[in-house]
Amino acid sequence: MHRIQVIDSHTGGEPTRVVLAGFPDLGRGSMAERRALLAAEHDRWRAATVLEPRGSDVVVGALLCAPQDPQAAAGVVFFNNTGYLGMCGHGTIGLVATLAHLGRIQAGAHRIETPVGTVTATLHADGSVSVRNVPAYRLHKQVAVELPGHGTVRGDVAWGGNWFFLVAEHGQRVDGGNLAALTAYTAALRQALAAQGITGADGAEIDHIELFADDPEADSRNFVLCPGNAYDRSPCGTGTSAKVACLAADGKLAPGQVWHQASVIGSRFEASYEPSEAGQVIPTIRGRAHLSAEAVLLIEDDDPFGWGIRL
Ligand code: PYC
Repeated sequence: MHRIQVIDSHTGGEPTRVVLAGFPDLGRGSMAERRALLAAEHDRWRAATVLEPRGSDVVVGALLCAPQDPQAAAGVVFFNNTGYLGMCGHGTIGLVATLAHLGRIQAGAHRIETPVGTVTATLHADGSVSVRNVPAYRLHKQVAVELPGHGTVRGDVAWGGNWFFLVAEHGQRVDGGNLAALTAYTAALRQALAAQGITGADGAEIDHIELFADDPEADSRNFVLCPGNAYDRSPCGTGTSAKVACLAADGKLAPGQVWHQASVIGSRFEASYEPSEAGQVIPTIRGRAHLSAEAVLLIEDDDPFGWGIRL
């Protein structure tokens, strides 16, 4: 019998399952190296943790790691139903809430190492968490993609810790009552981007698609399709980082000005940015996580679905 110790939380409705113990030892390399080792040699542990029957398509895993830098509070490798993430904003907020719940951190600023760089997460007295993310930037403005059945769709390609295609003009109703249509539309868009060779820097796959619409209470509402076809219940920390990078590039958001981003289910993040080098920005995302479970996952040796249902 294998045992994996986890704590679950959700950030604006989007779940994070922090793995505290039970995964194989990944050594003391960088988080990028540990992510590569987990993916190449131990991927079944990801699958057992987030796939059915213990998880679901929407669960994001966060493997808590000892950081390389002794000044950092933690290292983390994020994963989901289909593979691995670079950064994860809602997941970092969930991780910080989990570490606070365990008494491992107090209010204040904490450095957290991720596979795409170190972020600084600040736990505030009211329980909310600000994440000063890795630098974000827009790579391409208003790229045209041919979407079968919809004609030409234009969007920005931007990095916010993952790669995003951000679309404002899409003709879709961004509403919790329209999830199946939004998922089908964004999945087709992601397929069209790949088929037409539209990528992030260095040929990186654009694996997140983000649609925007007006919101009566926030500056914008989004729908974000994640790599494994689940939609983000939160406004997506890395997606909101990509959004503020685009707003900054268009001169529509000043440094320090707060952007209120709502998700398709109505949860909210606050975002702002500091200018950085070479047209990049450093976004800060603020949100709140709530704890939902403390558990030990069990994997019985003779369970045919013990390592997850892979179809
Ligand atoms: O909050 O950055 C985020 C995120 C990425 C995928 C799901 N959530």
